[in-house]
Amino acid sequence: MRIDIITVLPELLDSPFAHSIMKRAQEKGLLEVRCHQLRDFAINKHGQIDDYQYGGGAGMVIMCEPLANQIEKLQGERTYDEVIFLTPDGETYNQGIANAFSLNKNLMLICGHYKGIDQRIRDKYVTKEISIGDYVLSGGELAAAVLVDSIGRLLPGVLNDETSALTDSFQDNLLAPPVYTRPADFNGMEVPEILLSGNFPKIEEWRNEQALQRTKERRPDLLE
Ligand code: 6GU
Repeated sequence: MRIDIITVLPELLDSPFAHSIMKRAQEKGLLEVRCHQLRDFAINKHGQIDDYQYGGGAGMVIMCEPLANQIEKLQGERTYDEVIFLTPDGETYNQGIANAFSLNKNLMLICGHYKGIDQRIRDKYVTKEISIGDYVLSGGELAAAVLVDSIGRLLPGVLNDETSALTDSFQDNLLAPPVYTRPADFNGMEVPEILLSGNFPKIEEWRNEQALQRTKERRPDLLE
């Protein structure tokens, strides 16, 4: 999969994909992430890409021209399955959306800033609008990093058996059960005996019970 990200702050995205699973996914050639500096398409030599909003009000709006030119340049190079705008007024992101996005070949992500982007760009180019939750971020970059990570780890071959996405919280609408490692006794706090029993069918049963109990207590909405 290839993911192109349009941003005024590409530096914010230097680190999130440079480590661990996202690093390995790129080294294996399973994922390619490219960030594009929107200011390269500024309307003048001052690097202007935003302007005051019509009708008045605080906050700058990213202009049509730089975005349209950047988007069309990329669209001239390949066909995008989705053009995704990261915005607090978008559809709330979840594992199901991540699963669906992971089946695509080329994704374009657009990060907003300030008061957002001109509505005409959303009307003409954007195919999906996504929010990562009900709180406000300063820009779409951290949300873009969340999408890339959650999608990237679902690509076939990225995870091995040990890190398999199939055992993740949410993949089956259940939260993950508690996990333990050595020592078996930490200052008098003991690991549940069943996990030391070697009885793997029983252990599996216990984990399923714990996952269900945790989900009932913490996220009953997931069971509806
Ligand atoms: Cl995608 N962008 C911004 N700026 N804030 C957010 C968000 C996105 N999702 C939640 N809050």
